[in-house]
Amino acid sequence: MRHTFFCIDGHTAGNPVRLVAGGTPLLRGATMGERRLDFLERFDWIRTGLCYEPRGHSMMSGGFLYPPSRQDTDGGILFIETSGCLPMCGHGTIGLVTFALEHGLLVPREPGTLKLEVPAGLIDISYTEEAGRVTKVRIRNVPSYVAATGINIDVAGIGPLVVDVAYGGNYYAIIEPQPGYEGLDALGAQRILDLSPRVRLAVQAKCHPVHPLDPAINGVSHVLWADKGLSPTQGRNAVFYGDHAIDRSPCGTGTSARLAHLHHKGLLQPGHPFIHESYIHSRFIGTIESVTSLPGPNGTVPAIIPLIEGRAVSTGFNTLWIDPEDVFCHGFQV
Ligand code: PYC
Repeated sequence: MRHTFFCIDGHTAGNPVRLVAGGTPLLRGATMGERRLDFLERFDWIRTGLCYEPRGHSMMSGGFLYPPSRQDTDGGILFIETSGCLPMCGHGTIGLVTFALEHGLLVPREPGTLKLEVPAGLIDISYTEEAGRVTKVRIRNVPSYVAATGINIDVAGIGPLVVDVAYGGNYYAIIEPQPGYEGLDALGAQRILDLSPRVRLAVQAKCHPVHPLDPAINGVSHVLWADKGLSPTQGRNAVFYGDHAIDRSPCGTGTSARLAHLHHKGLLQPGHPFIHESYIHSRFIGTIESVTSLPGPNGTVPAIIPLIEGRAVSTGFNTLWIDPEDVFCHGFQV
């Protein structure tokens, strides 16, 4: 029997988003965190079928919408991408919310705002619309914080590096320009793709962050290469995720982690918009809304509340099926 999925495809700042609007599996669990674990256990074949080749590719990501599990939210999101089901995805949220609003799949209780549950916690959305198109989405993301600084690694092909780790919905190894790494254009896309898995492994060997409020969120999954030429109002990055992907968008959770990192270094204060550019020069605007704290091993750790603003565009409807008679029905990666 074929399993059919009705999808709305598009992109946020260049990175793909596939909203799976039909064929959504019913999940067990009282929270999106519990539903995520149930999905991974029973339905991961849907993710690999829709994200891996031949129906997807290394950058493919998207998600499903779920009814609210609590009365104070408008709905829940389950993210899918090639590496798994992320606790939070910023470019994914901007795309999924845009396509869902434009097609009447999410009906806000208050026009212009939404409260959504994602596996990493609760997020607030505000958006603007013109002539039936969503023109801007702003996410008030989960508290973001610096988990570790000054991790020394030595990676074949680039040598010694000093790396910090910050959380913005996923944990990021952040590499700033330093001897051996002179910025994104000097490194180039192919070396970013070759080096990042090794950097991630080296950081993972020395640092295993665990979220203070949810131990199911743990471990460094992404690598953020910060470009040279940082100013108090602007920066550029390349975010590596999965096994072969450079985010085409500036990465919403990566930008959140970077805002926490810049604040930790005394380089960015609340209320100052920071334009974050991606590898392909598309943009999000990140702002530290306020400063907060999270429980830590010795009391509390400082954290920030990030605001991330961007735009998504749909590119078409896509009806896909997963047919058990197809030898590649669950997809493959090379
Ligand atoms: O925008 O948060 C994001 C994201 C995570 C992985 C790719 N994009």
